[in-house]
Amino acid sequence: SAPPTDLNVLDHKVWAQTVGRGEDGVVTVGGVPVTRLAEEFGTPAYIMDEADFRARARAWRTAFGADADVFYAGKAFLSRAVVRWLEEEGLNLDVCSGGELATALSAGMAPERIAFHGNNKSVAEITRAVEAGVGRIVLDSFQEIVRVAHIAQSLGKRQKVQIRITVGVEAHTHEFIATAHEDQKFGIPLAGGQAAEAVRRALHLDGLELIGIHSHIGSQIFDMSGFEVAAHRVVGLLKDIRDEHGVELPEIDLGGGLGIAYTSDDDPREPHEIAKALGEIVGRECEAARLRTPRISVEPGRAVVGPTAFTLYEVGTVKPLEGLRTYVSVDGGMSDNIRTALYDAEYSVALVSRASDAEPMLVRVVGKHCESGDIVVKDAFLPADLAPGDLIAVPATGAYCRSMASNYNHVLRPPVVAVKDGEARVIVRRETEEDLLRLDVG
Ligand code: LYS
Repeated sequence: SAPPTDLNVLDHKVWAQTVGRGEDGVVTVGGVPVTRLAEEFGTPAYIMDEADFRARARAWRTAFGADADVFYAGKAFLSRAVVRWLEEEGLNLDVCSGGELATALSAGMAPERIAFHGNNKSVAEITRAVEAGVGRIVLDSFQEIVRVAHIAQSLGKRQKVQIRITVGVEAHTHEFIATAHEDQKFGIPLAGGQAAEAVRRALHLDGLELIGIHSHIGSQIFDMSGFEVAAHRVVGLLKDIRDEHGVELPEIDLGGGLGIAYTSDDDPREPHEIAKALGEIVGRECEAARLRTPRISVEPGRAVVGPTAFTLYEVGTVKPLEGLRTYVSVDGGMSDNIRTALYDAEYSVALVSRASDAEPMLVRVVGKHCESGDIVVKDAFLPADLAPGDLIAVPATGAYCRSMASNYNHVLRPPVVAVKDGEARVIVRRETEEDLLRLDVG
């Protein structure tokens, strides 16, 4: 696409709410200049706008109201501070590993507000979850139905569960993040009566209390039609269950996956629009099936945290390649943002330590790893006077960047710094060489 007319302008669609450029040209967040953040905490760093996080969490909570539950998907980004913000804003939490569960519990999240997901939860993880008293476990296979029932029973408990089904929807997103078509590892297919059989088994096991059906169609989705088909099929199953067993399951979970703006070209929906659309779809389907409308839950992760953070990098080298483009190398890369390499994800970028009136130049922002696919932003414009030492920032990195970060090349994972009302504090500290070496016991 064509270069923007003014590279100094920050598009509010992709930046956290309190981000702005001061009179001196320096970008600030929560009232703190990025130059000060870089000085105090170093680069690269994930900078999170706490007020924005809380506002988005609250917007989801309010939009869905008292008759629905919002489970924040911890896989997007989880830390103890985040767990506390969620509790305070009235959200529940979805975890999908022992580590995420441990983080939630250690921050004092009420266990009944936790949902436990995953296609291969270990016996130890399930035991811990049942013992802790998590609100629900989402069953993902026939073997797991028996496994959870057995563990619950041996602990003298009856565990609330949902069954995750695949409804056979082709979501319009990258293949690796689409999850409702049948040929994949998640869920039990509705097709061929498999989901109905799973329900039959779950209903007959003493250790389980089947509370509902779960469907998650994929990630970074803008179009509600996939949810429409999913809701139709999930409600169809509820109806079959009622007809066969005389039970109306009280809940359905429609998963998460709602898209955010990574660039100015993306147009995400607001939580209240999504809540309204989902409520109407489910209401309509249930009325047609003469079912009581079940309690709905949703699992936004990216849509809550994604837009609230940006990654702050320092420019190390600027390498113009005649007739091609200019490569801008930063002090991080695929270890702090794997999404570009993994999903061909698109990001935007801006010069944030100063304003510039220089001409736009076409750049590729790359990292410092030994990998030519180590790309952070594939195509973007930055001012032609960009130089080593400048700070640039990549917005919308709150989700699936720190949580998918690696130590490739023994690069140290960046900190997460929360900024609010003129104050900045580290909520996840930067990894150190001691951290790395502590694990190396050979
Ligand atoms: N990690 C993926 C991403 O960055 C999404 C997977 C979501 C898992 N429910 O887009």
